[in-house]
Amino acid sequence: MSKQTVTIPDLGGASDVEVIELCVTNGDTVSEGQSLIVVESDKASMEVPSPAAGKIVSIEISEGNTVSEGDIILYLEGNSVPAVPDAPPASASEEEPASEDSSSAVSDNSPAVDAALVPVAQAIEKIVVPDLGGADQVEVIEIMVSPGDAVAEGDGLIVMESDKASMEMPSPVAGVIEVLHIQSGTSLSEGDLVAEIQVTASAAVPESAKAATATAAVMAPVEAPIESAAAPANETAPPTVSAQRPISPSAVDAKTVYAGPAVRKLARELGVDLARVKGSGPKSRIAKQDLHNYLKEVVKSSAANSGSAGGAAIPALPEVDFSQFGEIDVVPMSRLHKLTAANMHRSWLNVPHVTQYDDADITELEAFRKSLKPQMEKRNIKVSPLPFLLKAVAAALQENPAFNVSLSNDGESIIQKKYIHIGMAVDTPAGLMVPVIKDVDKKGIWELSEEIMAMAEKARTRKLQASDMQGGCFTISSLGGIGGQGFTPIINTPEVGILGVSKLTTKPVYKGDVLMPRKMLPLSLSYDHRAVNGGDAGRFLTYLVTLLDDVRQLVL
Ligand code: CAO
Repeated sequence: MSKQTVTIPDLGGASDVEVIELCVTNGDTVSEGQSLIVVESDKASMEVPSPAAGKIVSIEISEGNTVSEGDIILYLEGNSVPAVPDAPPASASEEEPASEDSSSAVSDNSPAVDAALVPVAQAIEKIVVPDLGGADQVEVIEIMVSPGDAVAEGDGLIVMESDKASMEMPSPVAGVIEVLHIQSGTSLSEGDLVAEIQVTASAAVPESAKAATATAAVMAPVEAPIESAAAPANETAPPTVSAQRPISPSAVDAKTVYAGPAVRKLARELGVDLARVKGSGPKSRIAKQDLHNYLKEVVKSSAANSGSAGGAAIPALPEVDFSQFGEIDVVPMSRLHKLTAANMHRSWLNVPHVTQYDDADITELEAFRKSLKPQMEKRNIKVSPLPFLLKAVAAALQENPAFNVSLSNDGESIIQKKYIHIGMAVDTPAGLMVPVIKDVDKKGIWELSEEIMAMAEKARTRKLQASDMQGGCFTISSLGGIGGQGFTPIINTPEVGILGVSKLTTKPVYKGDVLMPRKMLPLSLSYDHRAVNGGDAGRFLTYLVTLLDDVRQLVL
């Protein structure tokens, strides 16, 4: 057995970064590459992976500590623990070939643009995406500048978000934005052209840009699956803490909000709509304290409302000391759990839910499914009732387009979707995830079954990409394999409908005058009563039940 000291690797120039999460505890057995801690600078959140497999003997840091390169994280004991690999280079560009565009502002290989030699208003600097630490096709979630804007060196240009982290890309030069080559929602990889800046000052690549590049390059960024999991089509729409009243009458458009990744993350965790928060920093940049101040205001105003408005606000739950009743353990909630809780709460508070119930007679469907058994074995594909439900829901969405919508945030319009992507709730040891099966209407039962198996596996092994969890129109939550006679599913906003599926049971059912045993599948359809009226819901569920009663109709 060898004992190894695991230290903070090269942070790409950053130091004194905060430990925001310990992913392991003393005595845990970890595999190589497993996350040990999450640290967060003002530029990015990053995971520090274990350099080797082994057992954790002693953790030397706590959440809230600030750490720098070389600080001891923990001691690891393993049978054949390999040496800690050298920290990756501070900037991947030192090792990698220069990007095609040699004027890249963030590549160390680019010829340095000498400010003294570049006449003002003649030097156009092409700004490209730096090394993203292995990530690619990362989505632009915010554009912080517009053509014509003057920017200083280090000013944020865009915020990108992968399924692992959000990262702000600073301007490597001071100047005026000439052209923006991206839009919100564009997916970017290292070397992609972001903007052209007319340089007004020294155009040499600043240390800050190199540091940002290196920060992204050195470590695996932090995971953030649940934002997508619980709100797959709402990645860019900030959550709202309260639909009751905007605190700031001059609330700005969410796209123009100026805030760093750490603040955005906190806002998501707290369920705060950043567009409602007044920033106290330069250019009204929102700081963490601004968020706290905003929440204090909300709480105060809710308390005031509850006094005057006859209990409109939600009364706080009393704090209970459970230890007075017996032995307890206080177990910290995982981030996934916390974010799921916030998303559920947000949906429950913001959306007027109505749930309608019915049973589908799937006796024939089950007989047909069982008849597929030899083919299932031959193809090595398991076919549960779920792919039939997906197909039937897709057909019901086509028949009742009122369910295939989202409401615009300003409450002024309805977004009618013409594609059919359906989310599927997956129960994983880490918590609830909702991968999305795309274009369900265009796929057959075998293809859907394969995709269900693949997505469920990816969810359970935490391999889902952000794109796997985006774009859902409707969600199916199938608890049938687990049990229960019925439940009220909570809508996965901004979708407006969700189907709960409970356990199939054989019941005595009259078919005409004849009582016979039938396999009945309990369904519960929750819908957003702002978007869907009861008639639409009744038609949707009745049509769905009809299709499931006789799945041959799905091929008509
Ligand atoms: N009634 C009775 N049995 C059912 C059933 C139903 N409605 N639906 C599935 N089953 C059976 C399957 O046929 C399978 O039986 P066999 O093992 O004999 O083949 C068994 O239950 C297990 O099915 P499964 O769960 O592996 O497959 P699935 O396609 O039905 O579901 C998935 C896949 C990923 C949706 C499911 O595994 C899952 O995670 N469900 C939980 C969803 C959830 O947590 N929802 C709550 C969200 S809100 O908190």
